[in-house]
Amino acid sequence: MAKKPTRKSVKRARPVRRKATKAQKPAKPIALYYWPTPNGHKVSIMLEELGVPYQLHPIDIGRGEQFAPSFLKIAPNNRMPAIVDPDGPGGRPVSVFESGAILQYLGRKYGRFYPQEERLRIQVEEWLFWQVGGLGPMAGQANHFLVYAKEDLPYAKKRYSDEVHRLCGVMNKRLATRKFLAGAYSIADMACWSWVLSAGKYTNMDEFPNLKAWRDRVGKRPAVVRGKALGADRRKPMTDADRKHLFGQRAK
Ligand SMILES: N[C@@H](CCC(=O)N[C@@H](CS)C(=O)NCC(=O)O)C(=O)O
Repeated sequence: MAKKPTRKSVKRARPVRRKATKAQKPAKPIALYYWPTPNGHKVSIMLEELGVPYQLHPIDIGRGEQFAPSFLKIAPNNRMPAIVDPDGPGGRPVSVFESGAILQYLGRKYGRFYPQEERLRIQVEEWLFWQVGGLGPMAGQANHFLVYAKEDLPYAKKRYSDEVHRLCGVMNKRLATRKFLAGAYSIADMACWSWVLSAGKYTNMDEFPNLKAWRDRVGKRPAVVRGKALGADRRKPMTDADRKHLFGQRAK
């Protein structure tokens, strides 16, 4: 008859050596093609929030690196951010361009910051698409005419800064009754945050107290601080050579 195990024998028992399963293998880093701008920050913040390994591949858009044929294979719109996940669907690599699509992909893959429950997911998507189709492009144009354009175009400056002002009002109303844009903190907040920060350079945020409080609440998150800081030291004032790469692009 087998001896009944005593406390001592159980304690001394060797740990069972299991074969490393796929889930236990160290994750291969996600390649992040990035430059420290509000669109780049959306993804650096998400990767920092997730705490997954990633490797930075700077795409210096002032030097025209977004036009490199190797980058265009990943991001045919010659815009960063983009990612390559070596462990994509089916265990095979996948590339994703467009910041909104990247946030959704990462949210689905890791099951975080992008709820599965349909009603909650709809809210996150509403605010995510609101950012990629509205706040981002409008604030981008406002920046262009207020900061970068060499010509002084008062009509363009007013048109885009008015629209950003209107959009800030929309967010401010939304945030009157909630802490985050769509229930819990989500990819929608990550998408908007750096653009709101940028809008604050020409928009009086005191007019939008709920938005201001949200901006500060999100901005205090350690992952947001790290995501915003990624590559910040690489950014330099725009030169005429940068302008040649960035402005006046037409189809080739
Ligand atoms: N809709 C794109 C926009 C990305 C975008 O505009 N990226 C800019 C920097 S913020 C860029 O790469 N610009 C390079 C260029 O203009 O050639 C996204 O959300 O990913």
